[in-house]
Amino acid sequence: MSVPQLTDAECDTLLTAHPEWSIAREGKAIERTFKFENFSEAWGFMNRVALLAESHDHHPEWFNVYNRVEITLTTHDADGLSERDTVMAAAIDALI
Ligand code: H2B
Repeated sequence: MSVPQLTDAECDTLLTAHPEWSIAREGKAIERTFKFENFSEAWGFMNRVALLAESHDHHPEWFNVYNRVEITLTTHDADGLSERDTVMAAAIDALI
């Protein structure tokens, strides 16, 4: 584990600042579901998230069916949540 995990207080702050995200995987991840008008809109969003992921070197786990995109953020290098997930959640929310 080369990256420090978020403390419980930092986790609370994350969820307060980004209430559409919820805790998953017993506290080791956060997830949010996005819905769009159609597949084209969903895919455009995924493209923008992909560019963010590359620039932050922090990549989502995600699932797409037609207009729905489910994103899970976790930090493998921390075996849980880290500041990197907070930064990515904020950056993704800013796209919407
Ligand atoms: N993405 C996520 N979600 N977690 C990581 O720990 C992570 C990553 N680590 N993207 C980075 C890349 C690392 O594996 C590479 C080798 O830089």
